[in-house]
Amino acid sequence: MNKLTPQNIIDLEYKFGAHNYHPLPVVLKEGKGVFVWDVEGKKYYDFLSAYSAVNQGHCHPSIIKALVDQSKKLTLTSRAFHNNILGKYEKYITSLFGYDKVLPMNTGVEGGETAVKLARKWAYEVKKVPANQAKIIFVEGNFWGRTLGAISSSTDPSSTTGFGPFMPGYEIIPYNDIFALENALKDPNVAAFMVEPIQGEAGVVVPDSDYLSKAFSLCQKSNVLFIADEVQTGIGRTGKMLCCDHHNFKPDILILGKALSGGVFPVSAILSSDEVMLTIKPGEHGSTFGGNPLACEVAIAALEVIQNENMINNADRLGKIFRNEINNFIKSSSIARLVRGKGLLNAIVINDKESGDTAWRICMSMALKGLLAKPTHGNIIRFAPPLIINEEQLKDCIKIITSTLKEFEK
Ligand code: IF1
Repeated sequence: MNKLTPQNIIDLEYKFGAHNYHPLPVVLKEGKGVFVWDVEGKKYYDFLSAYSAVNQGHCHPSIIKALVDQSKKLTLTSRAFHNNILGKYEKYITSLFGYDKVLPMNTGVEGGETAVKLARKWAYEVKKVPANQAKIIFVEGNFWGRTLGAISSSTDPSSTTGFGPFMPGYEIIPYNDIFALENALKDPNVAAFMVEPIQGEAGVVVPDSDYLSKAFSLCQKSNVLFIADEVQTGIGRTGKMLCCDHHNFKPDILILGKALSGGVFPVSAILSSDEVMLTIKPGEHGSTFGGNPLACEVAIAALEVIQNENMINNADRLGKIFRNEINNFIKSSSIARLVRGKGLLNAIVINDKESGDTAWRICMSMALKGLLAKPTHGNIIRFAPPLIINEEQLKDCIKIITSTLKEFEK
């Protein structure tokens, strides 16, 4: 078969793959650090970072080394037997984040599902909520994956339409509304409040600076578990190891995923106390790949790299530069309405209807200039480069972004 063109490759996906995505027409074949290359050799800055899974940069050598070395020894035993890596990893990650125990899974949504199961079990066994009456509170605009358990808490019709009926025992309240939470917590059957510290998919929605800490203390007063979904905000993305660290509290249940493996392997983790974790008994939860030795070695390397290569401070410092420069541009722009975010998790809201395609056309134009980003919810463009980006590269990207936005000025 002679060399496939990008369109040939796209056609293969269209013909033989489910149509559950609408990607930009870019066919990538290589990634290194902040850069990716397409099949024709064009180089791009990656400003999506696989939705914050490659915080450490594409194919980080230390993480790849951990993957390759362990892959030659033992990749998977299942949890029917012990292996020599899991305990080492569990000790490492629980002491790093300050929890008694970790339950290792694979994807972010499995992390959310596990957190919901743990919260319900704790409610029945510790809080003594009557059987099958436990409630979990979620917020409007949340996104924690695509399973029925996850979309049952969604307020986005594109996530829910055509997939009912939904999980019972969920209550959805407005985000960033402390009175709504206070009211919902009056119900004695509430097991937990699950929230993203910054809503990623909703368009990098940052709550009021005191919302999370107030929410946490309300949960404590009501004997309700605070579940932080840090799958997207965690692992340095917002300029702290965890986004909750900006608010000086430790969630009762912490969910990690994505960059926990540096984008090299599906790894997620649910961390909590013995009081919560030990409510699940042997045989009541797990997964074939959960805690496999390959994932564990990769996760240790990914966490070490984040700490040892100053990525977290870099995200904090460069994120401030990004928002400052874009805000300066916005002062005289008719196309960009606002920029928001924390660390290197940012978004620009475009002056267009949510159903408009201006943001898409801006992303297509930036791709031609060598920067990859993708809209969410129509008129919001998320900008989340790997945390290893340097100031010179960031300034180069800001030029690409602002010069492209200028092309769309009305
Ligand atoms: C897709 C979105 C982002 C997440 C948070 C849990 C999960 C996610 C805060 C589940 C996953 C991914 C899913 C991915 C695209 C991406 C995404 F646009 F879909 F919503 F990042 F914003 N909690 N987010 O963001 O983790 O099971 O995917 O490992 O579905 O295309 P997962």
